[in-house]
Amino acid sequence: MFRLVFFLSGLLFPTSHAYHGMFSAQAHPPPDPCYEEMSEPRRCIPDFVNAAFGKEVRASSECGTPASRYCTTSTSSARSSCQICDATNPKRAHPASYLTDLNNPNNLTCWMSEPFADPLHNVSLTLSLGKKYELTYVSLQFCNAAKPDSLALYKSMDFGKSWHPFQFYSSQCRRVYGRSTRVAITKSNEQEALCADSNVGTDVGTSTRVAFSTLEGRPSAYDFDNSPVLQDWVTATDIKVVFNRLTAPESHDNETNETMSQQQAGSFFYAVSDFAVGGRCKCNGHASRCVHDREGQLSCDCKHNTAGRDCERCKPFHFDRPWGRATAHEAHECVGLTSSNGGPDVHVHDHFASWLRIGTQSHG
Ligand SMILES: [Ca+2]
Repeated sequence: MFRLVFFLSGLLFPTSHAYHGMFSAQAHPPPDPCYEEMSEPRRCIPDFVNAAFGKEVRASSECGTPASRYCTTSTSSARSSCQICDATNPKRAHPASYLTDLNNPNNLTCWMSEPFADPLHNVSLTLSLGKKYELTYVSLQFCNAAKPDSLALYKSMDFGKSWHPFQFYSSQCRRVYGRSTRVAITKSNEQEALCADSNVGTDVGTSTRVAFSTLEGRPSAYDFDNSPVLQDWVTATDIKVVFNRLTAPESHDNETNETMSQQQAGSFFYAVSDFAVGGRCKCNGHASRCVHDREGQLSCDCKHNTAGRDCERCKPFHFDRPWGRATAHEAHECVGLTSSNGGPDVHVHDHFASWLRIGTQSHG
């Protein structure tokens, strides 16, 4: 529960800049969240963000080259209206960059796939986060077109070399993905991807969002600090969405009408207005922010004598005890060879050394 509240508070207060701003006018630097006032190390984590925002998404299909016609059916009037997608006309283009732009509910911008003739059609969206993140949710908001009947979410932890199933949605999980909707998650299979009925829990015609919560229903979520399995489960460098089927084959009357009108228009297509990925830059409790390093790569601003892009190891000459992820109760600071006899002085020394480093970075 603590962890979930923690995530929520991150959602409600996504920027700590305002908080830091309160201190910026003072003579002293802002307090480092990675240390107590008396320089004792403590766990620190980067802000909760939409890690997809502004990032490039690679779409396997994009309408407008050449220009194509697409039609949407309004659920209220049952009338279809047709428009043109044209990549060369900014007012009529629907590029993949519209997936991760500012999501303004009053002015939705939509990515759209090329039109296709059969509702069975695979289209994928691939998002590279550029670094390991720990994700709380993946969400997709669809445009006025129908929400796809079958879609799969995959994640990579090695920058796209290998992919692992994250979640499936379908009205026919068994037939489309070979998975049951009745799998129970216990402590023995917490990294198993589930398949959920794509029609359950949504008001047909009104809900246009699919949101996958990475920890929901997984028992160790309430003891996340002590669950390497779940820490691994929520970790991703890349997210891939694969749309496999637009509409279910055996439809009810309403859907048949909709399908018919789409067929009359001669096209099916996928359309998404917002691809969001909620989470935190992964620093294993040893950094409160991620920054671009000298090579331009996003990396943790590691404290507690740790190093690496995710603060996943001890920095040189600080191997006196094994590296550990920081928890709410224990920061697991890496310590140097001299510190076993050195006591608190070493902590103070390291603390000041890290402050000096910040000073140099901000001026350099
Ligand atoms: Ca958009």
